Amino acid sequence: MERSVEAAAARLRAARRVTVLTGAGVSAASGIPTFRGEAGLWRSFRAEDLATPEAFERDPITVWEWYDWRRRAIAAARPNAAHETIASWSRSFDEFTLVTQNVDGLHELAGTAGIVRFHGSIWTLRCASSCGARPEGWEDRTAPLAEIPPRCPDCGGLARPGVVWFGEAIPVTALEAAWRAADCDVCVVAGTSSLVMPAASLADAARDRGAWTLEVNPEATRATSRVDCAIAGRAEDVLPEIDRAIRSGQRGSGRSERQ
Ligand code: BJW
Ligand code: ZN
Repeated sequence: MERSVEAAAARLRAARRVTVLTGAGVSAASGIPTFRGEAGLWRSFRAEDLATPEAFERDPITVWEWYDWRRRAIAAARPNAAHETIASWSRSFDEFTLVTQNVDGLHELAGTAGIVRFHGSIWTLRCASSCGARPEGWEDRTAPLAEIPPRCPDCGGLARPGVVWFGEAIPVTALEAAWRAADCDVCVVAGTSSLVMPAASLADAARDRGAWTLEVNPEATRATSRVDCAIAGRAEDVLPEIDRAIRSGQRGSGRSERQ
């Protein structure tokens, strides 16, 4: 069996249609905390306690304080080598789709083409009571926010973050685009715990349709035993390493493959 970085580079070199799914781990090196694990706790709340319509209904101020804290961290962050590599891949394959669960906008900042934002954007606000004046919401990049909770400029009611919370549907256009992108030659899943559905099923769908699947994550996840190749490492190290191997055709560094 080929070593993993080499195997990934060989598959990508031969690929015409490439789909990448990213999660919070891809932004970890930019200083943005992931959701799960110790780093994911904010004032002892878990994401599951705050990222729900029920939490917002019960306590919009606490939910907005969490988002304000994250918006401030994200505003100060820059794309890292993982974002940059994915951005360069987005310009070099015949067909490329990035499906990101991240709401931070760092893939956009890195210049990635073909982004499907699965869970929305932390920089978009929407009217919480859907007054209908701006159904798509509006952009607000102020960090810290001028007031908590922010208000809808049209009806004066509560504004909410333009993101997808637990129990809410993924935007139809994003879902359709992601499922179309599951028809690919190579599907790379990087920096996600692969716990949150339906994003977590994208690699399974791609594999079912004949794609070669790769996971990049320092920890084992639910996806690890299901992909064709799992590379144990950080996205900001491994993705550039694969990229160098694609470009040079040289041998990779011989990272261990989990399966
Ligand atoms: C590194 C690294 C480095 C660290 N390099 N890696 C089927 C079965 C069971 C449950 C469900 C199901 N279908 C739906 C559900 C319910 C629910 C769900 O999945 N629950 C599970 C927890 C069980 N899903 C939903 O509710 C979804 N909606 C839905 O399906 O609706 C159906 C519907 C249809 C029609 C009408 C109505 C409804 C919506 C899910 C929304 C998730 N939202 C959040 C918040 C977004 C806004 C915000 O950011 O605040 O999305 S929750 C949070 O989790 C966020 C993330 O995008 C998402 C995934 O997290 P991610 O990115 O994987 O991060 P972590 O922290 O979990 O993992 C980081 C990883 O990085 C780790 O593995 C590290 O090891 C790794 N790492 N450093 C590489 N340097
Ligand atoms: Zn309104």
